[in-house]
Amino acid sequence: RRKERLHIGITCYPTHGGSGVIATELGKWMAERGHEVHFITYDMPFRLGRFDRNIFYHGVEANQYAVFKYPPYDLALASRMAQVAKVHHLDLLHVHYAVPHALCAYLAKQMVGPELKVVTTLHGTDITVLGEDSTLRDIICFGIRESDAVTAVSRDLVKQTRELFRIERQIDLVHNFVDCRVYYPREVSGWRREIALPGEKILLHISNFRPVKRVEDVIRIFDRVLKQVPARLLMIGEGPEWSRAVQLVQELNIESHVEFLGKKDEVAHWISLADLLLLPSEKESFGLVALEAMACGVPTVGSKTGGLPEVVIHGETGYLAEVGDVEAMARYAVRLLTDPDLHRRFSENGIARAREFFCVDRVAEQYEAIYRRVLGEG
Ligand code: GMT
Repeated sequence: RRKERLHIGITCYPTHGGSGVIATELGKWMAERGHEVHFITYDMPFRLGRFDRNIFYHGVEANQYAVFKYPPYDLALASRMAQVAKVHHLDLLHVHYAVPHALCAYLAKQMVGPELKVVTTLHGTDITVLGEDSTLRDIICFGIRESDAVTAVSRDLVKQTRELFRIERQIDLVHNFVDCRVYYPREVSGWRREIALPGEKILLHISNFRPVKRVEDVIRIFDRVLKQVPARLLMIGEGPEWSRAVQLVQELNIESHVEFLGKKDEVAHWISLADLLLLPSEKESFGLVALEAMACGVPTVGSKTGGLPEVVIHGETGYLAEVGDVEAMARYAVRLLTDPDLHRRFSENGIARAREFFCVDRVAEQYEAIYRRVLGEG
C-alpha cells in the first residue's frame, strides 16, 4: 500500500560541501512535498534555513569520557538514528557519504528491525579517496553491499565504485541538482560596478580549498588570463590550501586583482557577478558549483576529470582540459572572455541544460521513486 507521507531520516556532513548541500536541499524539497524529514547530524545543516513544519533536526553528540582517546561519534550517530527511527516511525534513512554514515545506518537498522530501509548516496571522495585506504576499503564495501539502495552522483562514480570494489549490485545514477528558483541569472549590474572597473572581466572560484581543488592552478590560470584581458578574480571559500593561494598571489604580484572573500552561504548572487567559473580540480565526482554556475548562465573552464564532463559539455557550456594543463585552460578562458557572442551562446546553453536536466523537481522525483522501491511500493 502506498504511503502518502513518508518519514525520512537524513544524515550528511552538515558543514560547507556539496554533499551537505544536496542532502539539505533534498530534505527541504521532500518536506515541501509533504513528507516528514528528520535531519540527524552533528550540527545544523548550513542551508537548512527557514522554518518548515515538516522538518525536524536531531543533534548528535559523542561522549567525551576521559577513557576514550577517540570520542565514539559513529556509535553515538548510530544510536541516535535508531532512537529517532523508533520515536518518529521513520520509513528509511537516507545517508550521504558512505563513511561512516552507511555503517551507522546499518547498525541502526540492526537495532530497529528490517522494516527500516537504508539508502546510501555516494558523493565521490568517500569512494575515490577513502576507497583506496586499506583500513577502510572493506568496511566501505560492506556498507555499500548492505544498503537497501545505493545511488551515485555521476556515471563516472558508478563506474569507479564498481571497479574499485568489484561490486555487482545495482547502483542507481542520480545526478546532483539545483533549485532553479534560487539559481538563475540575478540582476547584479549595480553591484558589479562596485566590484570591478568598467571593461574588467570577473573570474570566480568557489571551493573548500582542499588539495584536490588545485587552487594554485586557479591562480596560475588567472595570472595568464590577466596578461591578455583586464580582469579580477574572486575566491570564495576557505580550507587547507588558502594560505598557499594567498602567498602565490603575492609572489605573482597580482594582489590588486584578486579578492579572497571567505565562506559565503548564498552564492547565487556572487555567481551571477562572474563571467567565468574556474574549476581545475584533480578529482571531481560531479562538481556541484559548476552546475550552480551553469544555472546562473556562467560558463566553466575546468579539468576533464571524474563526473565533470557529465555536467559541463566541452565546447557548449564550458571548456575542459587535462588536469594541470593551465596553459590550455587559460587559452579557453581568454577565448570565452574576448568573444561576446560565444560567451552568450555558452551562457544560454548552460541555463537551458540546467533547467532541462538538473532542476530539483526532476531529480528529487528519482530519489522518491527509489524510496518507494525499497519500501516495496515501486
Ligand atoms: O569536493 C569536496 O571537497 C567535497 C565533497 C563533498 O562531500 O561535498 O564533494 C563531493 O561531493 C559533491 C556533491 O556530490 C560533488 O559535487 C563533488 O564533485 C565531490 N568531490 C569530489 O569528488 C572531489
